[in-house]
Order: sequence, then structure tokens, then C-alpha cells
Amino acid sequence: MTALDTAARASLVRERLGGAQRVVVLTGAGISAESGVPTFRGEGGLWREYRAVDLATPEAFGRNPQLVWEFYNWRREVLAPLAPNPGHEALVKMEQSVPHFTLITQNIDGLHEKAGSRNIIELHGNIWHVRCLGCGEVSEDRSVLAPMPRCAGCGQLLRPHVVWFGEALDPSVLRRAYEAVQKAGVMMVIGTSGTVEPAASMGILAKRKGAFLVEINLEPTPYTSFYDASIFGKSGEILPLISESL
Ligand code: BV8
Ligand code: ZN
Repeated sequence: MTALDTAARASLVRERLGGAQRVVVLTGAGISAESGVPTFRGEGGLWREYRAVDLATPEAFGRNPQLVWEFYNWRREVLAPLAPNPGHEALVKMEQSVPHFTLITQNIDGLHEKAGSRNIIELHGNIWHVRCLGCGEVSEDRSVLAPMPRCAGCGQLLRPHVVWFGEALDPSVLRRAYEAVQKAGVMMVIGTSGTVEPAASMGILAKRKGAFLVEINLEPTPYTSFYDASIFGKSGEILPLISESL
């Protein structure tokens, strides 16, 4: 896509946003890539010889909790020093310029919150939160965790408070997300390969309810033909073009 093309599409999107009352944004791992966070399915999506999707399951944790904790502790270590990038920051600006703004993210890295976004729906949980398998206590813990961290209250094993493949999303989180998606005047889907459900179908639902649907991604995805506007490139470069004069 030429720079001219990108600029022209960015101003089309900016126009649509300027007139919108309700804007919903759905982000995936791609928006954090420029912060140095490995994406799920890109070349950085591997950890040693394991695929992330094979470790982010209750079965993997049941079989070998130590290995799954090693994977999540490695990701926490990688994530801890990383900062939001201009893409995250552009969404903070967008939230301040739009009457009703909802940010739905598939990411568990906490970088949207670190950037200053407010109305965030974390569909898949948050890597900085842990949950006790015994008493169910959920807490935020940013410390370097033990290889098999235990609950301070009841001594049982903790797990990352994230949604693994094959696990249901929190119904109240899903309800909030669908409420926003169905009322959106504009929905932007940013940095996601559109492979993970139920997030992947939210854009189509918004469009069916009348939203202007925008895709911002490094490359086309299976849903690209459904979008009203697609801008291919780095979200950290494209989003500031859209939010700069909102
Ligand atoms: C559910 C938390 C039902 C953990 C994640 C068959 C068998 C079993 C299950 C299923 C199946 N078919 C469908 C399913 C359902 C399954 C699913 O969708 N599987 C897929 C893989 C086929 N979904 C589930 O299991 C969900 N639960 O359906 O429950 C249920 C109901 C009742 C009772 C029981 C069950 C739960 C899914 C949640 C999984 N957890 N994360 C963790 O992170 O450790 S999902 C994980 O993938 C991450 O959250 C990640 O965000 C997400 C999606 O991936 P993407 O974000 O899209 O990342 P990806 O790398 O794929 O793509 C990045 C994109 O960015 C690329 O397109 C790239 O081009 C682009 N990009 C890169 N750099 C940039 C960029 N774009 C712009 N700028 C850049 N600089
Ligand atoms: Zn406990």
C-alpha cells in the first residue's frame, strides 16, 4: 500500500470517526508487536520448541503445570520492561475525542492500561492477574513468581487469570463486549489474524448492525473482504495518522 493510499484511507476513517457517537476498537497481538511483544502466530510466536496455542490450554496445565508456569513466567519477564507504542497511545487520544469509546482487547499484556486507555474490556484476561485453584481468589501480582506459585491465603496452586483455549470467556465480560459491538457506529479491528473465536466474529456482528467497519493489519486476513476500509501496515504508524487531528 503506498503512503498516499494509506494517508487517503486514514483521512476517510478520521472523517467517519469525527461524526461517530459510539466507537468500538478490537485489538489483537499485532498492536503490541511494535512494543516488542511476540505475536501468537508470527515468527515470534514460539517459545523454545512449543507453540503458544499448545501451552495456553487447561489440559497442558493439568499435565504439566510447571512447564505452563515457566511459559507464563517467561512472558511476564519479557513483558515487564516493555512500554506501550504510538499505536496504543493513539487509541488513548481517540478515547478522549469520541463521545462513547470502548476498547476490547484479546491481549493479556496490560499495555492498553499502561498507555492510559480507560474503558477496556479484556476478553482473555490479564497476565498480571493470578487465580487460586483452591479458594478462587483473584489478585494482581506483578512480582517475579515462584516456579509453582501458591496462594498466600490457602496455600493451593495459583494459575494465570487468563482464558485458555477451550475455556469459556467470562459471561459478564462477553455481554459488555457484545453490547458495545452492537451499538457501534464505527468499529476498528486492529492487529489480529481473526482466527480466535468469539473475538473474530465481533467485527461482522458490528457491521450487520450498521457499523462502518475498519481493519488495520500488517496483512490481509480471512475477513478482509467484509471490511468497509482496510489499511495494511504497522498500527504504530497508521493509528497516529488517524487520531492526530481528531
Ligand atoms: C471458547 C489468552 C467456548 C491466553 C488467548 C476447535 C477446537 C477447540 C476450540 C476451538 C476450535 N475451533 C474454535 C475453537 C474455539 C477457540 C478458537 O477460536 N480456537 C482457534 C485457535 C481455532 N476459542 C476458544 O477456545 C475460546 N473459548 O470458544 O469457549 C466454550 C463455551 C462454553 C464452555 C467451554 C468453552 C477461548 C479463546 C481464548 C484463548 N486465549 N489468549 C494467552 O494469551 O496466553 S487467545 C490468543 O490468541 C491471544 O489472546 C491473542 O491475542 C489471540 C488472537 O490472536 P491474535 O491477537 O490475532 O494474534 P496473531 O498472532 O494470531 O495475529 C497477529 C496479527 O497482527 C497478524 O495478522 C499480524 O499480521 C498482525 N500484525 C503483526 N504486527 C503488526 C500487525 N498488525 C499491525 N501492526 C503491526 N505492527
Ligand atoms: Zn487460595
